[in-house]
Amino acid sequence: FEQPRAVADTLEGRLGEDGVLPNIFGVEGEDLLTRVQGLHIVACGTSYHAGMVAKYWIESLAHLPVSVEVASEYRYRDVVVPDDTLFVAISQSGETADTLSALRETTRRGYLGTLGICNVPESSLVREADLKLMTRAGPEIGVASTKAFTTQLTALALLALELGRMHGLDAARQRSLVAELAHLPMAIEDALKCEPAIAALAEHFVHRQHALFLGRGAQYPVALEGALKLKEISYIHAEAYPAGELKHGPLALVDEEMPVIAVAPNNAMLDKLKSNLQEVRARGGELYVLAGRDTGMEVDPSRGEVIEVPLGGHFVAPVVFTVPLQLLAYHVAVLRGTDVDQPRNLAKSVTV
Ligand code: F1P
Repeated sequence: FEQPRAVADTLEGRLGEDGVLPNIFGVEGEDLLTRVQGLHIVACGTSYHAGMVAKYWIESLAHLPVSVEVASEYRYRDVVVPDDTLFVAISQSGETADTLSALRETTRRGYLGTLGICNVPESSLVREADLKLMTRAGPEIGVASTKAFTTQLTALALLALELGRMHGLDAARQRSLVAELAHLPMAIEDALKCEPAIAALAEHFVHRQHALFLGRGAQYPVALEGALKLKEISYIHAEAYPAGELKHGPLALVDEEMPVIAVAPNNAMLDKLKSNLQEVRARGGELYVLAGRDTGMEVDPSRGEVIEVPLGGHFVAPVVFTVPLQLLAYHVAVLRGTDVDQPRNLAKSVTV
């Protein structure tokens, strides 16, 4: 519920007047980002999911190639670094050992420069990265990232727009996306109004052992994040797949015991998604759809439900759709009596 404020703080002073972006990285940063020809994004856990969303944004707005990798695997690759590649590390704490060790590796790998996206100004990541973009989420008490994630997405949306501005995004489109982003705190506020519906939905998950999350495009990492939240705080085994992958394996898991949660904004992928969900229905799976407006999604009320989530625009939809998934994990955890703030076996920051 702090997210509208945290996101507004993260946007503060960074959207400029009349949809014209100010230069948020200073003269040196502007020079570096203008030369960027590609990005490698590295992070862990929830921060990694934020990086995955950013890949869709940056590729579509700035037409730059982006690769995203979990920091714990980075050291095992002989990474090929094309000329003028920017290394981006995302970390709420700025102290995650794997993320820092990847950052430190960059000195011998020939990157154009490094950018740290972080919530803690005095952290190692902020000290060591060439460029920094702070998330301004404020202290996050719970172990499971919530406002850290949505503020990371906010910062990454700003980065995507900045890169777009420097790499050919037309001014009218930029202006409309800036307006959408400026409205994001309100859109999150609206999404939080789904809470009663989500709290009721949580009842269906209390006695479950498993759950399957589906999304397409930039909503796939959102589905991953929804599954991670459910795992972390309610200890229900949850998996997320790109909806089109369903028939390549996970469909075998679908029966009346396996609830499926689909993230379905009303976009170009809707028809494809609908046919994926039809496959779930045909196998007797329970289907819960978080849907944008006017999707025409229909679910047999005895086997699931459609919950309408106000989209807030296609660009920011991944941020907005995250909120009901966080609420779902929270309400399921509360009903199951687990410790929402301090889940077993987990630490807020993994520094070794
Ligand atoms: C990464 C992270 C968190 C997660 C947990 C363990 O932390 O995976 O996303 O919620 O607390 O660490 P960070 O690098 O973003 O600080």
